[in-house]
Amino acid sequence: MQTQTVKLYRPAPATTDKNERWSVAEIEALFKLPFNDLMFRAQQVHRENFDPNAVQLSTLLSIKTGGCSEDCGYCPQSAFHSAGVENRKMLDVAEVVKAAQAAKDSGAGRFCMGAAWREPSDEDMESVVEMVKAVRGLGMETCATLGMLKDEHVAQLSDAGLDYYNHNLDTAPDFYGDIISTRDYQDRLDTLERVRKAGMHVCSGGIVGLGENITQRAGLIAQLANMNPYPESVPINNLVKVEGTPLQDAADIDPLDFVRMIAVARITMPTTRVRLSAGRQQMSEVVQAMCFLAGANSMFYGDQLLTTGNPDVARDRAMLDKLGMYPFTENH
Ligand code: SAM
Ligand code: DTB
Ligand code: SF4
Repeated sequence: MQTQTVKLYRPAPATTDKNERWSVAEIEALFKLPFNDLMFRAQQVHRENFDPNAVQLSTLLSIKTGGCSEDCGYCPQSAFHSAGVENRKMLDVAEVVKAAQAAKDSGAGRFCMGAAWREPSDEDMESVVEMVKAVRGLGMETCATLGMLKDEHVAQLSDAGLDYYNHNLDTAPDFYGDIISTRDYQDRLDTLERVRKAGMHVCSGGIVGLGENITQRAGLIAQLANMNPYPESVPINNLVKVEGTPLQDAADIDPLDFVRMIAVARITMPTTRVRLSAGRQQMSEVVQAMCFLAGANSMFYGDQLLTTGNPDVARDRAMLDKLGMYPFTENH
C-alpha cells in the first residue's frame, strides 16, 4: 500500500494568474484527493473560520410559482416542461409576512423569497420591495431570488434593505448550454456583478447531478471561488428529479461525491456559508452529517423548498440535536 505525507491546507494557493485564486486543475485535484485527506482539509478550514456546530437556517417561500419563460432543464416551474406545477399569481404582502413570521417562530434566521421569473417587471418590483421591507420589519435577514436584474431593480432592492440576492451559476460555463438555452452564462455573471456593486451580499451556487463530469464540477467551483470577493453564501443543490422535466431520469450521483462537492466549496471559499440545499429529503442523515463535517454550515429549513418538499422542521430539529448542532446566531 502507498504511504503519503498529509498535505496541510494552504490558505493562498499558488496559481499562474494573479487574478485567479484557484485554477480548474487545482480544484479538480482537490476532488481527486483521498476522501479522508479531503475531509481533513475541509474540517481544518472550517474550524479556522467558523463555530463548526452552528448552522444558519433559511426558509424559502415561492412568492410567484410556475409558468416561467426560461427552459432550465432541471426546473419544474419552466413553462417548457410538464411537471404538473400549478401556475399561481404573485402572493400578496400579508401572505408573505404570515409565512415569514411562522418561519421566524420555528427558528429560521433568514427568509428567502423566490419567483419563477426570467426577470421581474417594474410592476412586480413594487410588490417585492414591500415584501422585503415587511420581512425585515420582523427582524429577519432577507433574501430574494427573482431572476436577472437590471440596474434600477438592483437599486430598489438595495434601498429596501435586501440582505442577500440569490442567483445561481448552476453549473460550469462549458456545460451550461446543455441545460439552459434561453439565457447565457454571461447574463448570470452580469446580474451578480450588479448585485455586488450595489453592496448587497451575494448568494450563488449550483446543482450537482445534472450529468456534469468532475472537471465541470471543478469549473463551477472555480467560477464562484475566483469572484472577487467570492459569494458570502454558496448553495449546493443535489438535483431533485421532478417528473415531466428533461432531467427526470438523470443518474443519481454517489452520495460521497456530493460530500466531496461540499468539502471543495469549503476549502476554496473559506469564509462563505456553504448551504446544504435542495435534495436533503432524498438524503440520509448520515450523508447530511458528513456534509456538515465537510464544512456545510447552512441549510434550507421548513417543510417546503419552492415547489418540492424538504424534511419537516421536527425531523430537522431532531437531527441537529442528535449532532449537537444549533442554529447560528450572531453570538457564534
Ligand atoms: N427564477 C429564478 C432563477 O432561476 O434565478 C429564481 C428561482 S430558481 C427556482 C432558483 C434556483 O433553484 C435555480 O437556480 C436552481 O439552482 C434551483 N433549482 C431549481 N429546480 C431545482 C431542482 N429540481 N433541483 C435542485 N435545484 C433546483
Ligand atoms: C437554491 O440554491 N436552491 C433553492 C433556492 N436557492 C431558491 C431552490 C431549490 C428549488 C428546488 C426545486 C423546487 O422546490 O421547485
Ligand atoms: Fe425559471 Fe428559475 Fe426555474 Fe429557470 S430555475 S425555469 S429561471 S424559475
